[in-house]
Amino acid sequence: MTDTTAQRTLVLVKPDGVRRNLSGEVLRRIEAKGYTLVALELRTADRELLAGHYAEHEGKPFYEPLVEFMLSGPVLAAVVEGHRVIEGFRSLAGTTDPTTAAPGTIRGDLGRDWGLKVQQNLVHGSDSPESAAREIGLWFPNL
Ligand code: RTP
Ligand code: MG
Repeated sequence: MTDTTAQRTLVLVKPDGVRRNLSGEVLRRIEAKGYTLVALELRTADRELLAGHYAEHEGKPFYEPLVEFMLSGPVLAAVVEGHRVIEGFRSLAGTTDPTTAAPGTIRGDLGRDWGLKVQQNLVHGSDSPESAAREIGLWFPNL
């Protein structure tokens, strides 16, 4: 099968997912769904990158704990391609709170609340074409 348009999204396996050895499981689900991996990098973020990535959340109560969590270990960053991949990956990921995310989703099957200050919910996916373009530019400036 070939896509008629090549939408892209930025996916992150967050530090909790990498620590729990779930990177392969996340990539497996993306590939099994039929999406294509375009770029992949395991790296530890820095504050500047995260300030850009999470600019929309600055000032919210969970912002600082979120940044500290995202700095706590390596992240697997991926650019994923396919028709309607932005909404498709967010559907694979499930809703933000892993306790109530639907079974069958990444967060619903593999995540839970650990009673911490921030939702450690395994993955990130861009939420719009504008966010995707901005986030891909931040994480993969040479793409
Ligand atoms: P993401 O951006 O990571 O794909 O997740 P999302 O769209 O479902 O959630 P968003 O509202 O964009 O929030 C970004 C991330 O911040 C953490 N968060 N914690 N009340 C809380 O404890 C809280 N609210 C948000 C989560 O890690 C969320 O994914
Ligand atoms: Mg979001």
